[in-house]
Amino acid sequence: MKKYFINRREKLIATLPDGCVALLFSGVKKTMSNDLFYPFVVNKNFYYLTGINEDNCIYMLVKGESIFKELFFTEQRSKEKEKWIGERLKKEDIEEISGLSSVYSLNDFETVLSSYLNSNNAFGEIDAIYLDQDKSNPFDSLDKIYEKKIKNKYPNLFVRNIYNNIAKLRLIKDDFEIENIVKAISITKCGIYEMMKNSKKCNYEYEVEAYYDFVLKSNNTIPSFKTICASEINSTILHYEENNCEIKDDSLILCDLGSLVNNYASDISRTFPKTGKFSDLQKKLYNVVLNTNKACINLLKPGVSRNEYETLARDTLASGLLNLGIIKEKDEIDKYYYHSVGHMLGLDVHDIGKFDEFKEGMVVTCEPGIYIPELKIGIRIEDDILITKNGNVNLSRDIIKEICDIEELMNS
Ligand SMILES: [Mn+2]
Repeated sequence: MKKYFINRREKLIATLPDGCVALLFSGVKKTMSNDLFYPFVVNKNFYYLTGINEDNCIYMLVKGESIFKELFFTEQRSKEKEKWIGERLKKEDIEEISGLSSVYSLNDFETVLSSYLNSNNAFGEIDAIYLDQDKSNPFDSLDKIYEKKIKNKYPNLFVRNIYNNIAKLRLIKDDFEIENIVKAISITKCGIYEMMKNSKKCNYEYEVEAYYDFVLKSNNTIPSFKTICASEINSTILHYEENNCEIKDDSLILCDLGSLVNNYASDISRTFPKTGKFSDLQKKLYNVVLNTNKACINLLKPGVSRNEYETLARDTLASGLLNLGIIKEKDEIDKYYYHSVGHMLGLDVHDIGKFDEFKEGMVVTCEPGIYIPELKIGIRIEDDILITKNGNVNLSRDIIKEICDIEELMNS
């Protein structure tokens, strides 16, 4: 496994100029209330480069002319603390996972950092320091603290942002990442099937959701984002997540959900009738979305622009609704479809990285939908697609989405 992390760091190092230091922080546990903490969520850029999932760690890179050194700092292990919260990773574990062999105590971090910044050593003059500064990242508080300290102590040093260098790398997935996403999708599939098989006997949205949670817990994982399990009017709210309403018998259930494997997310949507039988109107609308989903997947390959992808989704949905007489003019589609058709998927559900056209190795969602409050109907069908050399692979192709297959599964 460590070869992947080593490879990613090599690629990152190649993007940096000589004479710099880069620092990435794993993050700290956030207080929820009093002595309770939120579950720890690692800074994804830090994880991407190291594979380490622990709080209070720092990855440090020093780059000179044709020479570089990587160091890792972790909290000193304490027998007393470990009685309460369990063991931290040992030096050997860190090396085994990440391939990083220079592991130091966090207490030594500032001294070691100064030794590279102050003296003229083998790395030559260091004139810039890179921090991972993502505006939306809750973990950048540590970076902010160090930015201040460093600016005070070394006023001549440039402080730069390494975020975009890493974001660019994260756009293209390696085999390990794809393997994890595929595993996350297969757990999600089992969860969705349990929801489909049991929705008939459920009265509330959260009861249907519970069948999903059971499968995830049984697979030792958690949702990759707050599960959406919405019926009737709720399904027309894009990020409805209360899941606490009673489900009418003739309602569709829109679920949008995922799971996490090694921090990699799946993100799938399926829509099915509570009682296992689509009405005629539901069928017609469902097929508009399904046809759009298929047409958009068909389009995906290297070189296709994001714009073409979005336009095809909007146009196909519009012509479907025009045919059904739900809208009279093409532009009216904006009333019933108002999100983009896909986003990158990876360590973040809405994965980072800017792009204009698709390239081999990207993983993107395909999730057209229509939301018609007047009819109390919302339908979204979402798959996770890997862009390959000549086309794409639908990584979630095994999760049924044809009306006949859904009805058969729900009534078997
Ligand atoms: Mn999505």
